[in-house]
Amino acid sequence: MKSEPTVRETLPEGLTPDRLREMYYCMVLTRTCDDRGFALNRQGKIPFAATCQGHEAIQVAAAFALRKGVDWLVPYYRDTCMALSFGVTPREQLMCLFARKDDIFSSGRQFPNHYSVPDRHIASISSIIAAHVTHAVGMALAHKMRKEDAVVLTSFGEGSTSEGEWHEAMNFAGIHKLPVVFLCENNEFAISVPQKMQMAVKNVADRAVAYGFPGVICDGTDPLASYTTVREAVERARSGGGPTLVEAKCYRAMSHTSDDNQLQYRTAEDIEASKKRDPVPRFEAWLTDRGYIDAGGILDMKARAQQEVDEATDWAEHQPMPTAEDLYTHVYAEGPLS
Ligand SMILES: Cc1ncc(C[n+]2csc(CCOP(=O)(O)OP(=O)(O)O)c2C)c(N)n1
Repeated sequence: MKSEPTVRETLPEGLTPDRLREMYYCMVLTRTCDDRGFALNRQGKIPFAATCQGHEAIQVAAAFALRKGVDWLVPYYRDTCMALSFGVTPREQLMCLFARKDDIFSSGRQFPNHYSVPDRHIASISSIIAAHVTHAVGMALAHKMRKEDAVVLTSFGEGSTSEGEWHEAMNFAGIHKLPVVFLCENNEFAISVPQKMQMAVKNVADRAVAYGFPGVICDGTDPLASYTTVREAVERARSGGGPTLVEAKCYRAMSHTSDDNQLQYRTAEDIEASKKRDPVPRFEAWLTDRGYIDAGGILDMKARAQQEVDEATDWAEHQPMPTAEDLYTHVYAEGPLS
């Protein structure tokens, strides 16, 4: 694996050749986990899987634009790559998919991908779409009141921006100039509902003007463009400039979840066409062209990701299931009332 680029260029602040390769590895690891989730579901081994294929670039970029251990993530259920890039391990990911007793997010009781990892600054998320956006704004208010240097980044799909709670959160954050970044991962569909049936504006970013802060658009399938855009928003929030709404244009390569069949509302041609924007080979080509990685390095990373995910799958599958006694774990401080 080469470390010196053949094409000299200035990397965005905060990125180095090593970090670029780390970002690429997170994307490959996520793709491997994602494929494994759907395979396990089809084998009848796990009840449910949600994909992030098509979203990897913006997700890895967002995680890398934050300061680990200082800033907080309030993600949504499609953010596997963001979570893995922010410190969630493949074992933890597989434990939640298998819904095992020692799943750290919810002891196996939540939907998969409902991350809750306080020690890595990932806040618990809600299944009620956009509800977590108000939580993120509350966290940002707390940081501001305590005069802390931390930024909160919260993410959601474009469909979630039709929810009243989303608008309330945006409004409050704008009034109080809170250190929060709103990240919309616009994949053009909310399950089966296309964007044009969710809003009469062309871009989600256009909505920010109503709340008094900037709305910016980036190509969410390009890790570098996404990183630059999110980082600017993060620095703006950190320096007291208030919120930014970032709209990352990406796509959803697969069905909404393992319970959905997108062929009922999209044509096969449309789905195939969107896959031409696949962020993983795109970033691979970008890195290779500039000499940040070579073919051997790519093969090594793919083999390492496969081994990590295989090991995590075998391990998680053999962990104990929750029992009846676990029903109240994390529900009451001291167990159920008798
Ligand atoms: C308040 C509420 N309404 C409906 C649902 C059911 N639901 C779950 S995901 C989803 C689609 C959300 O779409 P979007 O915000 O665009 O995110 P995407 O899944 O496309 O990434 C819906 C309607 C829900 N969870 N909460």
